[in-house]
Amino acid sequence: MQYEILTLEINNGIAILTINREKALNALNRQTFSELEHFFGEAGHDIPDLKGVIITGAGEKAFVAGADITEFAGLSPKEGMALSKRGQDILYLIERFHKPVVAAIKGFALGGGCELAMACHLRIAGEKARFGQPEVNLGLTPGYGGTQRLVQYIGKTKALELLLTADMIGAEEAYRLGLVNAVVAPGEEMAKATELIEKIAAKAPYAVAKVIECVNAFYEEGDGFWKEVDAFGECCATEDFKEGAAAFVEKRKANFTGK
Ligand code: DAK
Repeated sequence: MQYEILTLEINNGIAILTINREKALNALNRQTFSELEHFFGEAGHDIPDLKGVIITGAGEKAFVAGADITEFAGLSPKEGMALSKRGQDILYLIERFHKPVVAAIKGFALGGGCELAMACHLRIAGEKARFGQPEVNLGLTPGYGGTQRLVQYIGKTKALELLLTADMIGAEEAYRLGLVNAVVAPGEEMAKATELIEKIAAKAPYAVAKVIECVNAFYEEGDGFWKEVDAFGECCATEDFKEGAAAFVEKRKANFTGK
């Protein structure tokens, strides 16, 4: 698939996906969703020696200022439900991706943009980042998981406040609440996201993928303990487990191969 909105750059094993609709503050239109679906459902799985993915927005002003408001005027209830389900399914592809996905956030992450960031495994915010779920201003609820993931990340009290008032919060507040993993000086977002992915890339790849699965199982299935038992057993069968344990005993750095 030829991408029209996303640009994909692979830099030392890290895929950098940039949403390029700067004039519309990178608002998520249908085409952007289709391209994200293609990358996280297909193309991203075929990249050799992939360490992880960074999602960012073009320009300094916005990560993503929401779903594209011009596209959802006049939707029927049935069409609205279908669009919501499709968006949720695509964000699940990101959340379930086998390699770490990090959002590098400059500027606005609103509505669907905040939801996209929350579907990533980790979030790095520049000091000028702003977060919010302003859907009630438009007569809508969030449609791409915002009412669920925001509660998971920051708790019901603050999540309800943000969802009901449509207030925006800055990067420091987002960090204090647990919505983002780190706040960095403007311009440092990509470097910090890269540093995190490089750190994870030095760990055993199979175990990393299984951790993502186990954590997701709690939220998706309500109980991930059984999944953890399976994952632990599966890791015991890997070469990397033998290597990790041997490296510890021999007081050396482990050399994981992903087998
Ligand atoms: N969609 C489309 N265009 C957008 C946009 C958006 N979400 N946000 C900004 N733009 C466009 C503006 O229209 C403007 O275009 P031109 O007028 O230049 O052609 C350009 O980006 C620059 O924006 P501003 O001129 O407004 O820039 P300011 O610095 O003055 O303000 C702002 C920045 C971020 C505060 C402001 O642009 C703003 O309030 N934007 C909208 C934020 C927002 O409400 N986002 C939507 C959140 S709700 C659904 C599922 C999910 C959703 C909806 C439906 N279904 C399943 C049906 C999700 C909804 C949302 O994401």
